[in-house]
Amino acid sequence: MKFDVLAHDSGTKARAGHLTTAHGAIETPIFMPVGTAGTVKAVGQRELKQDVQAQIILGNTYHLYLRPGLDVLQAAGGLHKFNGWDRPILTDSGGYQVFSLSGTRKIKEEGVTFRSHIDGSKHLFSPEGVMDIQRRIGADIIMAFDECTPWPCEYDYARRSLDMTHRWLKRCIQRLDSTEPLYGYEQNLFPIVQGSTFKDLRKQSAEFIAEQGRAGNAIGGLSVGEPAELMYEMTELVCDILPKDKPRYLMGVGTPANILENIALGVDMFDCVMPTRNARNGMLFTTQGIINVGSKKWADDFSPIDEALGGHVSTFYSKAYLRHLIHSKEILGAQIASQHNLTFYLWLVKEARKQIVAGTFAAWKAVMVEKLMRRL
Ligand code: PRF
Repeated sequence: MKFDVLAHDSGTKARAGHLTTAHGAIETPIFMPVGTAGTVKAVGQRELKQDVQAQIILGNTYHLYLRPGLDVLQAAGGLHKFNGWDRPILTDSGGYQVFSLSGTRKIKEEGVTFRSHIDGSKHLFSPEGVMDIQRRIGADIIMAFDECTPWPCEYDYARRSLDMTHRWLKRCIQRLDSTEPLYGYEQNLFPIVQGSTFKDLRKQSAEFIAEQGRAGNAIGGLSVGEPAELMYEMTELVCDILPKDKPRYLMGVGTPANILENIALGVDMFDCVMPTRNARNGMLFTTQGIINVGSKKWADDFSPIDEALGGHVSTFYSKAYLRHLIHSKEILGAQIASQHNLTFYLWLVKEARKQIVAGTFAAWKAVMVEKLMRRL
């Protein structure tokens, strides 16, 4: 995997880069649509490529391990072959999903035991096991096994959790470096910085993660309920320590404003369920601001969803029609809204990249944050 920083913005710490993987290149900053169960909900692979112009998608170890299971994925020749997505894939390690989804779970040094949210069966995720699982899924970028602390969190808990996450990382590295990829292309491990919102812990973690010298690095444990200003403070502190010549991935972030603010602090990669999840509830991100398409206000607005954005669904379907579909819980409503929101998110990062290259990112961001977050 190769990462080149091609341009630095003059007014902020934003950068424009080029990341090369075995399944093709990614232009950064980038937003990665979330495809939890091997599918970006309600959006097909062809639309993701041609219309949304997604460059990389996410999968989740936790979900894919439980269903369809690793035997099926391996028999298919890995997730790319299974779902037909031939561009890069990143898989999250399951650490975060185990905490947020499974009912009973127990965290120990060995790993996390949990019950499946599907059938209640009992499982153990360990750092070694999660590396083996991600080998079998076959993602281009695989994430270390970590504990994402809740917020707020006691200092002592955050410190002990961080130490364990670091020990888990060493075990992940050991396992990954002593095993071979199963499908003939390289897989790169991204370690994850934790440390809640404690500056000294974040600094310690960022230094430890930087020392590991992996192909890219991630920032976890943010966007878990803390005020945005605190998130930005942590991102800036961590980005200033992480290597400049490696991509930085901020996990699970965020709103359009969060993304632009974090790009300004030096983040290169983002993922979030927001564009797809909120789409299914009728919340649309547009170039003019946020639309709650369920509102009566749009009942007879026959103008396109977002003329200025361009793209098929955003210019072909009207707000009134989409409102009707969402109200009626029609499947097409989820499809149109999800495709639109993802098209918007990919447009946003592409536009940000152009502004970075032109050296005009700071001024553009100030205008956009205000514009994109207003409620229409
Ligand atoms: N760790 C992992 N995945 C994540 C997070 C984390 O801290 C977050 C936090 N926003 C989202 N996804 N492994």
